[in-house]
Amino acid sequence: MHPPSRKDYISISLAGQGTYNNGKQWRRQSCWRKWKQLSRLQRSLILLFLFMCGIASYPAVTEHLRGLTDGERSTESNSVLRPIFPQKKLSNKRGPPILQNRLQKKGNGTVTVEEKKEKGEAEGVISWRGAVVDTDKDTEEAKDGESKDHLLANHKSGSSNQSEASLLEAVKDAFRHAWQGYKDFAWGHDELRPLSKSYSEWFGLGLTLIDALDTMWILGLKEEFEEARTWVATELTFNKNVDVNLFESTIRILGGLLSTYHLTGDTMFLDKAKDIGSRLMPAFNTPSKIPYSDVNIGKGTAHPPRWTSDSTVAEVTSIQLEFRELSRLTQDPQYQDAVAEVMKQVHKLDGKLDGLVPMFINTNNGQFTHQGIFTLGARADSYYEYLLKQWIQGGKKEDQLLEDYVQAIEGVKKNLLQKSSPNGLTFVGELSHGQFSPKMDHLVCFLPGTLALGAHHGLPADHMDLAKQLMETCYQMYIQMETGLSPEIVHFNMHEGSIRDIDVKLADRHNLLRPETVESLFYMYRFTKDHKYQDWGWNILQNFNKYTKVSSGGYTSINNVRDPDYTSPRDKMESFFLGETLKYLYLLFSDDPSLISLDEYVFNTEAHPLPIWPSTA
Ligand code: DMJ
Repeated sequence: MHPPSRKDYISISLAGQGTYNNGKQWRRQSCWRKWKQLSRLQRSLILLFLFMCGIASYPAVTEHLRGLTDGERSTESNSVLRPIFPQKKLSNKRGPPILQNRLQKKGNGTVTVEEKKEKGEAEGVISWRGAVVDTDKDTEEAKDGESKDHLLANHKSGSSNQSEASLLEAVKDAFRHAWQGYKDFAWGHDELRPLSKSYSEWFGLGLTLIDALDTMWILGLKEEFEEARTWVATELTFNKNVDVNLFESTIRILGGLLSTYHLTGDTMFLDKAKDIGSRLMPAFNTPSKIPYSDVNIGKGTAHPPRWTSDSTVAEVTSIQLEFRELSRLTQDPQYQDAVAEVMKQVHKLDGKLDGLVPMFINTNNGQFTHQGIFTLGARADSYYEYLLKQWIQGGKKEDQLLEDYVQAIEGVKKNLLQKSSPNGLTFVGELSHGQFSPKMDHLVCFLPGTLALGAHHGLPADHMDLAKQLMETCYQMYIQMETGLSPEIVHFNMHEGSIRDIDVKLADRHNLLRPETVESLFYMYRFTKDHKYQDWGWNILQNFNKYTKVSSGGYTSINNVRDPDYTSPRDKMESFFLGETLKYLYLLFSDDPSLISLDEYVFNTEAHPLPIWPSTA
């Protein structure tokens, strides 16, 4: 018998035999028979073809589809223009295998500057609506990329003064660059728009300048500080018919002025603080004494947002450090009384879950609204931070604040803490009417630092253990992205067999130059002296320089941390980049624990240090 002749083509015949009941089985057998009849070459070609299809479609397509099916159509301009397979680089460069390698190789997920050089990551340009923005390739790459790499290596092994000085200088360089942009294009206005070389107004009160005052003082930038001081003394007026947000103006303006007064002893700043503080007080004239969100500081009127009579829980419970301090300095109890009343009411309210609070509170009846939703992210975050920090500010005497804080941390552990798959990253998710969501805002990354601060002030040691785990997670939120910068929100995978721990939806890919992770790195380094935290901060600073620095001055928020070639800048430098992010980076690189000692100062939620009250007992 002759063997059947080999075919060099593939024929596919449609199944037409078999009953309905055994159809599946028949099709399987038929396929298998056809497969066996193919030559080895034919089988190899088919397998190769299938393999290539798999590589090309994963993970970009699945992610793209998931974003759409979740109903999350991005408003980002780049999402419209982005090529179909924007993630090719990710799957090759920063996918789960690399995470595993890093965890195994370094034991801590650190990417050293040397590693980045080996990987040959290109110093990018930022393109924005057709414009090409030089990200200071020549200056920064040469300075930071080469000499700082070398210094960091020294620093890690020896922590020499020389390398510490260089790291500090790198932050000063970044600050000077940001400040130059603000000075040239936005002087006296709220925020720099670095690409359009203009500015945007929020309150029309020189927000960036005020937020940056104490940073300049701490960084020792005397010339810059003096220019800014002159503007505050001669130009800043609060007698303006303008609506301001109570929380934002308290933490940035009142907090910034009080802190600068303490650091400098210059009473001009205290006078300005008193002025804005008293102009904010009408916000508390509500039926419930829970303040409205907005105040007109010129007219002395206050109101909630147009669409609701609710205020945000984090906002009404994160103004206490500043108003309490204002009362102490002025000997006028009205400020402290107003914010203490809010805490007293929130303490007693129904609707909490194991110390966790909902996100909204009604200014008419003083009750929580939108109950059943719990997060450590936006709208609730700094409630927890200020429980601990008020307790510290007041000399650790106000037991109710401490009890609420400790109970809330237990509530986090019980209800919101989970581990991701495959690498077991500890994260804080959200709860909605009993349903857990593995969503975590970058804002939550304040928590490792706050937990560490609590442990430093005598709270249980397991708070520090949790801080370390969450710190690792927050850093992974940076290094697993193609730009090495964290997105605004991540989702963790929890099901067994996941191939990567972190997913990012299309609408969540932006980075606003936020401080929370470097804030926590600062606390972790202060308390542990583990240099890996400095390394992590250094990597983050490098990536801010690489992807957000605008050559004509300033840094910009970006829309897309997942595509180094198309970051899609937003043309905005938030005031907290100077007020917080760069300040915490500077303090992280300093080995001097007396530079804003954490036994003498407590930082408000905008990174403005306020004194811990001296004990009168
Ligand atoms: C800052 O204004 C404060 O840190 C606030 O508590 C949260 N949001 C920004 C920074 O991300």
